[in-house]
Amino acid sequence: MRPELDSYAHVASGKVRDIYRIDDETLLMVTSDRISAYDFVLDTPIPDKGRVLTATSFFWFDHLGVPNHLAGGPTDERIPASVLGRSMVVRDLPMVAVECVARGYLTGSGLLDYAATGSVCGIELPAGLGEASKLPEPIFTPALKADIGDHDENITYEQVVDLVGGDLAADLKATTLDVYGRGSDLAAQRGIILADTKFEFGRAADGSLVLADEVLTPDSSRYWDAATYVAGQVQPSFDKQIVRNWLTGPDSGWDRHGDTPPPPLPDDVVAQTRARYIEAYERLSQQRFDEWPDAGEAA
Ligand code: Q0T
Repeated sequence: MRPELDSYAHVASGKVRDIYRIDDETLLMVTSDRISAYDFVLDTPIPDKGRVLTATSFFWFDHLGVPNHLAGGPTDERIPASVLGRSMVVRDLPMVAVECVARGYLTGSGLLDYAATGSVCGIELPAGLGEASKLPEPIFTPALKADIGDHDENITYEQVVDLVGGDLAADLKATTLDVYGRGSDLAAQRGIILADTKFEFGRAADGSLVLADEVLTPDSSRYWDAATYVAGQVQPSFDKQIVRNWLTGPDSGWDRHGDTPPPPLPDDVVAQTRARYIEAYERLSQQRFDEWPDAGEAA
C-alpha cells in the first residue's frame, strides 16, 4: 500500500514544485503541471508537464553519472499513488545557497548585464556580442536565489568565494561547467541547443558536491531548436513559445505590461505546449513518454 500524500509534512513550495518530508533523511519533491510565462504562474495547467519534467530529471541524473540526491527510483514505494510519475524521493542534504548557472549563449539577464557593463558576473566578454550570441566558451554565472516573484541576483565568482570559501567555490564552478558540457553535448547530438541552465547542489557528509533539485529540465534551462537558431535575435523557447505567442498576440486580449494576470489558455495552445514538452523529453532521452509511470497505474 502506497502512503497518502497527506501523511507527509509539507516543507516548502516553489512556483511549480512542492517538497514534503518522508523521514529525517528523506524528502519527496513533487512537480505540478503549472506553467509560468512572463513571471506569472498561469491559471491553466499543462497536462502531464510535471511527469515530463520529472522523467527529464531522472533521465539526466542517470545519464550524467555524477553523484546526485536521488534516494529511490520513479516508482519508489514511498511515493503516494496520487503523485506517481511526478515525484522524486531525495536525500535531505544541506544545500549550497548559490544558484549555479552555466551559459553557453548570451541572453536574458546575461545579455542585460553584458549590455550595461561588457561583462557577466565579473567575466569580461569580447565586444560585439548580442542577443543569442554563442559565447567563446561556456561561463559560470552564479546567482543568489531571490524571494518568489523576484529575479535571482547575479553575483561574481569573488562573491561566491566570500560566501562559501575558495575550495567550495572552485568545486561549484568546475562541476557546473562539467555538467553543462555533458548536457549540451548530448542535446547537440539531438538537434537541441542548451543555451543555459541552473543547477543546485547539496553536500554529502564528506563535503563533496551532490547534484540536487531538478536537472536540465525546460524549467531550469533554456532549450532552443538548433534547426532554427539564428544569432542576433531572440530565439523561440523550445517549450514555451506557443504560450508566449498566444499571450502576446491579438487573440488573448492581454497586455503583458499592464497589471492584470494572463487569461486562461485555449485548448489548442495547451495541447501543442504539452506536445513540445514531450518532444523535448523524447528527443533528449530517446525514451517514449507513454512508458513513464503515472498515477493511474498505481491505483
Ligand atoms: C532541498 C534538502 O526546489 C526547491 O524548492 C522548490 C519547492 C529548492 N530546494 C531544494 C531543497 C533538496 C533538493 N533538491 C535536497 N535534496 N535536500 N533540500 C530545498 N529547497
